[in-house]
Amino acid sequence: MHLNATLHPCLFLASVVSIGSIGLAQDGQVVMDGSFSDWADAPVLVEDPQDAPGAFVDLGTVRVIDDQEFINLQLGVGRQVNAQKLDGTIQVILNVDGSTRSGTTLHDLEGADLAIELTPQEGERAGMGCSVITFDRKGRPRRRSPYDIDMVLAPTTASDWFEIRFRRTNLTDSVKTIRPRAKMTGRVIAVDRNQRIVDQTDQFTHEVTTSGARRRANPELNRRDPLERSEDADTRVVSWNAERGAFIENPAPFARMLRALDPDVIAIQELPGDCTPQVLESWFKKYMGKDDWTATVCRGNLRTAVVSRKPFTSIQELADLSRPTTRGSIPVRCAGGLVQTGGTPILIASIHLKCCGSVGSREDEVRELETDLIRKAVGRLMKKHPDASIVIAGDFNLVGGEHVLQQMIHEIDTDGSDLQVADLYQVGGRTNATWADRGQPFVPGRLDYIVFGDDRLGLEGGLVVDVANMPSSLSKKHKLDSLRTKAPSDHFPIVLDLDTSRDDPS
Ligand SMILES: [Ca+2]
Ligand SMILES: [Ca+2]
Ligand SMILES: [Ca+2]
Ligand SMILES: [Ca+2]
Repeated sequence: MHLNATLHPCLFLASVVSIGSIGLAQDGQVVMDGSFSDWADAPVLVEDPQDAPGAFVDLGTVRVIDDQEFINLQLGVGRQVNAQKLDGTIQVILNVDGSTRSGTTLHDLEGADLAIELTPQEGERAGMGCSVITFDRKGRPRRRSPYDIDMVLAPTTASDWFEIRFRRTNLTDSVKTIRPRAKMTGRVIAVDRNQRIVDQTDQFTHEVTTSGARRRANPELNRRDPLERSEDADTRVVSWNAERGAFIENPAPFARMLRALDPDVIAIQELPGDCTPQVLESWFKKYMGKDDWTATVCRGNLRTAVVSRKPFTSIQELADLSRPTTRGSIPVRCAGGLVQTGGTPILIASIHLKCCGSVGSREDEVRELETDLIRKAVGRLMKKHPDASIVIAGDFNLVGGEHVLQQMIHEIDTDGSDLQVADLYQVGGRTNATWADRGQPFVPGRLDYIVFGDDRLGLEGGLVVDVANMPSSLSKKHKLDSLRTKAPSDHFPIVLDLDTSRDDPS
């Protein structure tokens, strides 16, 4: 699909939303979402052959698109891998300004100013994440956080294609900005854990076409406030992983955000082990005022919860789910119940799947097992509530295979079809990352999801709320400015607006 400037960045039309791409960003802008239709018109800069059998990747096609803010790069790697958990390292080496007077010579590429390492194999965090090395005017290296250059990579799940972006300004002391007509050159190298080169592309050249002007305000943002509830939505669902108990320990910024978002139903993850429904109900009474809130919480040390201001009945069966292990059974982090919306009731589950690992890892197997238990429980419960629909929200921790998501949604909608995965983007539509933490070796990524039954529920809108990346006029308007520099959690809240009383149920 072509990027469509007429759609609001955060407005979704139910008929066109699907897994995959949707036009959200301004025309011609690449979106970091792991969907690659935005690359369709970009020329191939280099096409490395299939020549690395047995290696951890087999480098293929490279494309580059520049825009006013970012340099975007697409890379084919020939295997289904997680880019931040490789059995080796992919090095993207760029002479970003095309000048050999700045930078150093790396793998025969003269004037290299920047090396991006996917899964560096050195240092205390060897074997995971991303790292960036810049080379100054004199060619001296400096290892930096990928957050210093606003780097984003997608998808977070395993893939044979990736898209990567970085900011085009203030890269090094000599590269303050990448100018139009600069002839950027680069190479991509794959080295195994023994530092042996197992594949490499030829040198490629990309002539920069756009000017590195200051970020233009997206005109769509003036037309409609992306935080405001969509007109036809009667139920707003928010899901938020509230970093290891912070929701209770440091309530003020969470309350500030929730007041701005004004949700009806909240799925929370990572509540402390002593959190009860009563604790949450008083929390919401104190900070969210006026309404009566009802909560349900699961067991364990890191609890998930659902809190609702619409009539809500907790369903114990969801909180009782556990998976067998050799050391006894372990609770599945899942809590939920039935929300009376006024229209179609919603069976909602707030879930938190096993973290970490990569595709095919033990952690991925645990995620599969948890998903199987949750999906089957939801299926059983829907037999008891045949008038309802389904929302499953939370931290899916999809740092392995995307198949876990497909497994969760598989054929459990009320018409026997799959649930729909809500494609939620940050304001401006440039990324769908729901997590960022510059103290971690990983670049921002998509860990949080909301899936729902689109047979009966109409999708009216939604977004990922990363305050630091929204226009300051917007954060000011919603009294969220204090969250710009210090987010209360490493996850961003994700928002879904639903119409539960559609006139035209399909
Ligand atoms: Ca994309
Ligand atoms: Ca190759
Ligand atoms: Ca250079
Ligand atoms: Ca469906």
